[in-house]
Amino acid sequence: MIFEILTIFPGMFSSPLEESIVGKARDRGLIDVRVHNIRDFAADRHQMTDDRPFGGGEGMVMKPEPIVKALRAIKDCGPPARSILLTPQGRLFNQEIARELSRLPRLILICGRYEGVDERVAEYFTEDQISIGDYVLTGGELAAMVMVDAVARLLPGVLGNEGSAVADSFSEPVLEHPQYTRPQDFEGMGVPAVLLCGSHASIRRWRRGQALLRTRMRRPDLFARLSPTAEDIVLLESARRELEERV
Ligand code: 6GU
Repeated sequence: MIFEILTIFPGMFSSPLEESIVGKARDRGLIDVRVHNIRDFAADRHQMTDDRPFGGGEGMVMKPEPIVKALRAIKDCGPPARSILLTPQGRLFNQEIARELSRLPRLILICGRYEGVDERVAEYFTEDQISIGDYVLTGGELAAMVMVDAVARLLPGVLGNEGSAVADSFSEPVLEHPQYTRPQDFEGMGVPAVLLCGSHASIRRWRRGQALLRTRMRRPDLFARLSPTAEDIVLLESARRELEERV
């Protein structure tokens, strides 16, 4: 899968997309991330990419010409691409959108600065607009990195263990159960005895109860979307009782 990123800050993308799983996926040719500097497509002598807003007001607006010139140059070389503007005005990014995008051969991610991009770019030159959450960033660059990470890990071969992207939080809208590793005693704090008992069935049931309880306590919005089985209700109740006994 190919990610084309249009930005006025190409340097921001170097280390975050060169390390770890995304970096390895690039090295192995599973994904290709191409970062393009919008400034290179600015025609005037000063390579201006923004200008004052018509109608007045604070801040600067990104000019349409350099972005559209970059889009035209990129669109023509490679497989079909969806052009996405990253903006707080976009639809809210989530796991379902990540899955949808992971089925496409190529994405063009346009990083706007927070004051905005000329509306004609959004209206006539992009197919989609995405926000990564209800808070304001200084630009779309971090949002683009979040999207590349979330989409890349869904592609075949990117995670070593194929099952894990499927089993994650939000495939079913349930939070993950707590995890523990060695040492068994860390500064006087132990680990739940059930995890040491060796019974896979007991461990599975305990984890499911913990996952459900966590979801109900921390994310009632997700919990409301669940349809718990009869067993789920039993496991949830015993997780709740276990917590009650601890306090
Ligand atoms: Cl995509 N851009 C900016 N500037 N702020 C955001 C965002 C995007 N998503 C959430 N906040």
